[in-house]
Amino acid sequence: MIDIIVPVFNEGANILKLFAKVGQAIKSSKRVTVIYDYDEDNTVPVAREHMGEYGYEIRLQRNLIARGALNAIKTGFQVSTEDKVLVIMADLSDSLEIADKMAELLDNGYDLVCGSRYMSGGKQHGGPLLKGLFSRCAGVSLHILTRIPTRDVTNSFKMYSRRVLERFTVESTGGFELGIELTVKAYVHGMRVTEIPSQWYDRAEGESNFKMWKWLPKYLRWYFYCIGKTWFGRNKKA
Ligand SMILES: Nc1nc2c(ncn2[C@@H]2O[C@H](COP(=O)(O)OP(=O)(O)O)[C@@H](O)[C@H]2O)c(=O)[nH]1
Ligand SMILES: [Mg+2]
Repeated sequence: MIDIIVPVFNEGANILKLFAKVGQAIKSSKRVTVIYDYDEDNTVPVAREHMGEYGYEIRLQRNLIARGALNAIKTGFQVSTEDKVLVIMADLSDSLEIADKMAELLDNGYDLVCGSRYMSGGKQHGGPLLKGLFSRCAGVSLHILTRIPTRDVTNSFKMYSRRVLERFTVESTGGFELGIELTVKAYVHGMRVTEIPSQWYDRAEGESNFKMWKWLPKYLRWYFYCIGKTWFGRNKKA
């Protein structure tokens, strides 16, 4: 079974489309946990009313830590119990049809599988130009500089094995940089990381909550951590 974690911030216009898409695109058995920050979030009533209609288990979970997407994802990890944990966005941005293949790769011994927009077959559709450019440059250059086996380390759409979640304590403090943190830590500790092509679409409904200038330094911390560990400290434990 795949534990699917969805952080939400006022996704009332998207959440039912997401539930339907999960049902259609992912054949593996699955459970979806929607993590919201506060009871007034407009996702909550819509999800609660319809969550019994999709033929797989859907749970609503309040963020247990503090507001924000990162704490929502951390909460999702805390309440997950399965060996495979997939993080997806509620705004229909991710190629959910590759989730079964991600699960198969974990079954075959990989520890972490990254959805990758920047490898052959992957693509990014829309979104702010500068954000896309930074993310692509960071992903491709880190791959070249450190041989990390993904060109898209900043993508949040990843499937984690429980081995990864149990081994590392998340140190990230904001935004979505938890995905890059866990990926680089898994890699520098010799765990098996891989990528498969994935398409990413900018949202049609609702508003992006991405704070590029605030979060950029947080991403860069893990970018340079990876370079430091692979160039100068491969044998030292983080
Ligand atoms: N719980 C929670 N989820 C959030 C927050 N901000 C964004 N999200 C969710 O994280 C996902 C991606 O957010 P989005 O704003 O679209 O980021 P972008 O795709 O990078 O522009 C969506 O599912 C949002 O609902 C937040 O402050 N709290
Ligand atoms: Mg989005």
